[in-house]
Amino acid sequence: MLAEATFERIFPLRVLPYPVRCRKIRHYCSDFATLFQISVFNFSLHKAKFALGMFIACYSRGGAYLLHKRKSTSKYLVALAAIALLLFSAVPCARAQQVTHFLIDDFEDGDYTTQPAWWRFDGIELEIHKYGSEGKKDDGTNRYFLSITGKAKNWYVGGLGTYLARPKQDLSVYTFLGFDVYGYGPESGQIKIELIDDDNGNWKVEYDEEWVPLYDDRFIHELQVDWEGWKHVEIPISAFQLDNSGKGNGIWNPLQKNGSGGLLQIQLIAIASSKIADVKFSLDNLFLGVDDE
Ligand SMILES: [Ca+2]
Ligand SMILES: [Ca+2]
Ligand SMILES: [Ca+2]
Repeated sequence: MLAEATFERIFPLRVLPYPVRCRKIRHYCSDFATLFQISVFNFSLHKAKFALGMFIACYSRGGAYLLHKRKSTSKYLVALAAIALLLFSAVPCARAQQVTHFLIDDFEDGDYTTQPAWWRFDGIELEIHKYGSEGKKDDGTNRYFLSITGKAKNWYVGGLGTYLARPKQDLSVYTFLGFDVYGYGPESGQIKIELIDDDNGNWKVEYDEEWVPLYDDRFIHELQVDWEGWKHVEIPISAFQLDNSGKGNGIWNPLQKNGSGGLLQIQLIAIASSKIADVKFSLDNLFLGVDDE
């Protein structure tokens, strides 16, 4: 039961029948091998520990099943078989790469109101533009970007956001937020980026009258856009700071566990360079990524 609990903790969305079938064991070991490969390539101690946990769970479960079916089977043989499976399992690299990139939006459908739908609030104006007018040329695959403009009232302009959570989606593996920003020089403005994780397990964000989340954590990072042209930006998740202490559980835990929707949404708030200045910048290729280390 301990092994089953461990599996369910690692794969909370999977139904794990007991006793487990051999093909299931291979499947779990394959999952472990995938994680192990990612860990090796990323040299991440944290992920290596995670992969080790997977191995222990796999071994325990496989051993329990084989001992159940044939009492003379040594658990050591099961361990050796699991290690061999781990070392020689042919896991497609493409599968390992699936968790290294989660595209939020590249605006290539030419529409910011769907897939995903971005909401807009206060003094911000959004427009889809075609490459050619601002720096990059249309290369046939990356054709559109999002233009953001607005006029400040006491520094604040407005913002946009989109809902990220989907069933059976684990965004907790990603370690940075990446995107391309087109700046118009030192007066372009500032982007306050907000990420909200679901701490009360309802897949929603409830706000107070000041638009502060009541029960979920909001993490923020402020980016000054003071350059001219396109620039690729990557912000580590660790650079985001909790800004509504005492509302959620106070920790970055965007895992879909215990009813939580995980990472629920991202919002980008535009702040002007002076009390009444205009803001103007453009965005493209927003994604969540995994660091190489
Ligand atoms: Ca694009
Ligand atoms: Ca919530
Ligand atoms: Ca939290």
